[in-house]
Amino acid sequence: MWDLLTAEKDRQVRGLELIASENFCSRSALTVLGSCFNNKYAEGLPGQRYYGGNEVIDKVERLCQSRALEAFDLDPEKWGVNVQPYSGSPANFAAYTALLNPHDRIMGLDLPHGGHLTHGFMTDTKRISATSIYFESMPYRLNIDTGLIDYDKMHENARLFRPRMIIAGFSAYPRLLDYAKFREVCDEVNAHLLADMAHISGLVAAKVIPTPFDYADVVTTTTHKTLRGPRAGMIFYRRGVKGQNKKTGKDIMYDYQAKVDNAVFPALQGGPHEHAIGGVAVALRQAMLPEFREYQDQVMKNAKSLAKGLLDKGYTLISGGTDNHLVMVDLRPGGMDGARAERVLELASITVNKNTCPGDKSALSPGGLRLGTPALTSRDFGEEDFLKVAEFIHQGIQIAADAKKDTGKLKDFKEYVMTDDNTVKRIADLRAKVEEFARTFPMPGHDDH
Ligand code: DSN
Repeated sequence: MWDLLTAEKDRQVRGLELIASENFCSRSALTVLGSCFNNKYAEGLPGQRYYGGNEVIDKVERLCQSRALEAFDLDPEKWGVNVQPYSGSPANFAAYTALLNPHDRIMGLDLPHGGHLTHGFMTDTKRISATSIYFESMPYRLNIDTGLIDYDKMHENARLFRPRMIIAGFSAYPRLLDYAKFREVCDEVNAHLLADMAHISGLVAAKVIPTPFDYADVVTTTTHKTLRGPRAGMIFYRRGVKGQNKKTGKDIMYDYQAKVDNAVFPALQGGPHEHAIGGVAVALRQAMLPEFREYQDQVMKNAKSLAKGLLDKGYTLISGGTDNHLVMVDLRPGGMDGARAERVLELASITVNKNTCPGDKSALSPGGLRLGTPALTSRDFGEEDFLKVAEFIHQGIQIAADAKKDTGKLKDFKEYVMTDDNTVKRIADLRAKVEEFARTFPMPGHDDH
């Protein structure tokens, strides 16, 4: 296992990490993650545990809760947070379990249009995500011409479908969300508004993009993407006074807190991962420092630079550019596809993921790539460096395009790029340049693993 750990560390150091949902966690957060906090069972909440010995763990979890509220500028009278979800998918399922009855209706951005599996994904023949098995799901989508969310269509469909919840969130959408519009629709059809800010929580904490907290009822997130912590999840919920009863004038209170807490435990999870919760608390402290804001500013500048580098080379971007940390490249106009490009780039130590573009028929053979800047920005990459990254990506895609001309199916292509002498040499030359470049940048975390 030590050899594997060393090999993975080396892969991360010598490669260009462009998976939009990944990041490099700090040494201090990783130290807490790999600590004795791992050893403790702590079912329940601070002060109300099922097992003894939690006097320190209670402080760990309370510190994480208070930092979570502080990092997003939330008033504890108006917002609460559960920091126990193991990650983003469990957080979403717990939030639905809390707020919905089985078979209630939900609307989320369709997966092939940039949404997430847990936003209710299903196909014509199969309910893929449990969120479409236990709840009835109808997606909203992008306008294929603009690459932007078709809010009018969502509004129209919500009037017909009458969802109990609308999810404002994404895994692959390069623009900002119009939370006010989501709120308007939710108010009209009497739906909860859940914002899944997993991809953008670091940008939100740094205040470089608008916050969902002004409009949402419940906000879920992971902690390891732009937020740069250990892998975990959180659910924020409104609490306190919701409004007044029109007849009696009495306060109506939000009832999310007990529902969310009970959904996480005991309904869905067992003992919380307090080592992860401790690590998240460290990352949240970092997220309140001025350096974090500078970092997130640079993440966005770098995404714009990467987009410009690709546009200058003639690539097509979904929506034409980016307002956040990611860039969606539509390779179809150049006759390329995501799977082939991803494979050649991977062989050249550039890590990206293939992604569907609006209008794609098959999710298995998608037409595009998703590229994100958070991870490399954590290695001090600047805008000029991202122009160079765009150049490397271009060189890889050219190799893939030539190999595609000489081959048929994806399987043949994959064999060809490993065996054709000229292609193997071209990829090796590119990889050498990429790795020489990448190794010059620092890497957060432990030095040796
Ligand atoms: N896998 C994450 C992403 O890439 O967006 C979401 O689960």
